[in-house]
Amino acid sequence: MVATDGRPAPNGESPAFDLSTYLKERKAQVEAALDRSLPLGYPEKIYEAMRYSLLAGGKRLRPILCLATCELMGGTMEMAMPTACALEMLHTMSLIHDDLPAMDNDDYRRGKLTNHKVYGEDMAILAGDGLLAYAFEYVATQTQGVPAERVLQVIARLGRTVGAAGLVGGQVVDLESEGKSDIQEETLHYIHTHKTGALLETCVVCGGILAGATDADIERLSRYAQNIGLAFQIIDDILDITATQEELGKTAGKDLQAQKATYPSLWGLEASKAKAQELIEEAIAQLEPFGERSQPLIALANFITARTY
Ligand code: GRG
Repeated sequence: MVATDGRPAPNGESPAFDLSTYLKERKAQVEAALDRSLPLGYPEKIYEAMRYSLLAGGKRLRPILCLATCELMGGTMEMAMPTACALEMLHTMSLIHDDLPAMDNDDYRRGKLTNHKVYGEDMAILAGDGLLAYAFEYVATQTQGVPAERVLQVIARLGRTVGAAGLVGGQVVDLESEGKSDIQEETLHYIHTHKTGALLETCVVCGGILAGATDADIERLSRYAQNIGLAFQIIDDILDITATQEELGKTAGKDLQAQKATYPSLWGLEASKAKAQELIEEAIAQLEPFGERSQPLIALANFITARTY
């Protein structure tokens, strides 16, 4: 665990957790593992397209959440790294497909041209498909030091999360809701918990599964993750209005343009910010029994509302 300095704070409490150093270190470890995970092969074009988006940067929040949870529950970073990489592969493939002209039609992502703008729509679809399949292969073949039944649980959970019960389902309802002015809060909740929340929850839960956490601990971790997942999406909706294209690395103001229902459009900006803060507090409350060791997950929850990109 990284602290601002090694000494105890003057008030006797443990020193503040230095999230920016922690994120920097973890991000570098994840980037290196991702780079190693997918070497170039034949046909080169498809491997290049897959690597282009996988190694394009981003916050790497999903793998970091998985690693942090595994460590919190007594596991090691090595046990969780293949799953952490697979989670980023799945997230990246969902971004590639989301950016396609048939879906959100975006030209920029993570500050770079989108995959289809560089490689063409045909290759972008296949790059997404390639990453989707490889994520499962990678967890199954590369996970070490974890009992096989836990790995099987992780693979099942990943499949459920990205399929029609998760990301795909959320995307379908999102596409069907576009341009409709009468979207109810219930529908918006469905979209966000499936499109965004499901994968964030799975990152945390898989970290717990790999470490052998008890069912009761997994329950707590799930509640933590559901709360940060919804808060993450509320902040995403707010940033779409308040941040610039340079800050976001993608086109800003897309939701208004596409006449999408969002939390700020339903509740207003201030109430949305307050709701996100409330959810983060609720998430942090779930970690109470884990004490001092949950500092990385607490800091990651706070990062979600404080982020500007
Ligand atoms: C998963 C099989 C399968 C198909 C894809 C297109 C689709 C189905 C789902 C859309 C999922 C999607 C793009 C949800 C949005 C999630 C979201 C808020 C992304 C932004 O996450 P950040 O801010 O991005 O963490 P970085 O770039 O930092 O990783």
